[in-house]
Amino acid sequence: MSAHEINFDGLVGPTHNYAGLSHGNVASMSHRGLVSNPREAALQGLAKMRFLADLGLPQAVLPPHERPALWVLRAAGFTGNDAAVLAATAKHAPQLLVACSSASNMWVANAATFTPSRDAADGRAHFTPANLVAKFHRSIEPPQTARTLRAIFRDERRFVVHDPLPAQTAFSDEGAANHTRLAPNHGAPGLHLFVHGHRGFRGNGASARARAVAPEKFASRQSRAAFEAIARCHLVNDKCVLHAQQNPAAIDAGVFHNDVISVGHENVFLHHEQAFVRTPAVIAELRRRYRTLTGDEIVALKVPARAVPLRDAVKSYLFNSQIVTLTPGRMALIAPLDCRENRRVHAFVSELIGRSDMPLREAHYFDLRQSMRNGGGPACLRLRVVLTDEELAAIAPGVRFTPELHEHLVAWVKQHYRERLALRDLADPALLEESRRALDELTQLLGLGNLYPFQLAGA
Ligand code: SUG
Repeated sequence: MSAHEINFDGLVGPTHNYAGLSHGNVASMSHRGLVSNPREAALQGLAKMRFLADLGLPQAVLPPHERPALWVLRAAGFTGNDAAVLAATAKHAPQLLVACSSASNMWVANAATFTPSRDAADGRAHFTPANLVAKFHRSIEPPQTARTLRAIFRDERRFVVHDPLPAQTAFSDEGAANHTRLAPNHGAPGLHLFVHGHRGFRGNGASARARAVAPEKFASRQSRAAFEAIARCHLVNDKCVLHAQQNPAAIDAGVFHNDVISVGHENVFLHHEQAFVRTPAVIAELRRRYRTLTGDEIVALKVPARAVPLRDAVKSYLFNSQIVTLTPGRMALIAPLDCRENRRVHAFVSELIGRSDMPLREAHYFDLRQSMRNGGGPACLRLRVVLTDEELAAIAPGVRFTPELHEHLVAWVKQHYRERLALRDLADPALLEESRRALDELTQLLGLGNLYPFQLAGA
């Protein structure tokens, strides 16, 4: 069966800011209070999409969410018209306003977990929006994520968009950022590597060793119970599932998602030697399962700590690169500019792509600094969706990225987005109005109909 991997990139929303909301995410913590540039952030993301689309790779966009989330402020007891709600929240609960204004929904690797129809027993493609309960500002994303996915993947004969898992830490779920599907090609059956930081329920993956290890400084954001539930809901065969535990020392070093420490694509798995609890055993099991499932070998590329210490991995976001296939067997690394600026990481990448026996043959570096300062690299900004030709033809066509859409979106960003946003600006009612105007136009541009709370309120 032939299938394509389509990168759905999150479009950065007009309220992109630096609020230091993600404890455990080193970049977010260290850039708190900086003045952001939402226009530049959105244009940087669009430039990456354009580059990949120009390589001939299927690309699509996911629209940003409505922010500030006025409905959350109202649920917290603030009343009056929108301006009054904003003013009262800014005065009495400024942190709530900041959390409800985050553009964090741009990092769509956390939007959902996806299973291609090839791997699901009912032959449909499955999505589960992530509940993101680990961080308040992200826990308000799932309802909009579900609405957006349902608007794009409407055809229920081909697609299922499940409800998010119950919003509790036992089911703490951060989506595709902790999930890697490995397969000889996109149309072949895949092996699903699900990576968790905590078990969720006693007895999930219980071994004396697993019980003994937990991060000390920062909290784990993904539970094993969540991924077990998702694999069940998506009707994935047990033989195609492998669970692994994140190394707690890596979490404490700032590896809040697995996509900060490993990245896989087709038959390639690039990983840091300190990524998992007992990494050699995880890789051995991955090899074994992959061989059994596909009859083929995986190319597991281990990055030793002496070449790239954890600190450099987190700072440069090497593992948050995207790997894409240019022609069969020839792949490229889509990396943040920060990797080129890190001596060790750059040396490692240069050596890697110079090896003629390895599929990774090119590296392209992107300036995504606006997003990177919040801990979001190239891979955080995309959700990978593997679809057959028929499935691709069944999605809402307006979200497919074309040179024309790119031009429209650039003009749209330039018309609506500010170039400076400080935390105090989040209380400005004009920002709310500007954002709504922008999103209203965007839903028309993408042909998605009414999607947002402000559009649905009177419906
Ligand atoms: O959830 N940052 C995001 C970054 C998500 C990155 N995604 C992946 N690794 N897949 C997070 O920590 C920071 C927002 C702020 O501080 O204003 C933030 O939410």
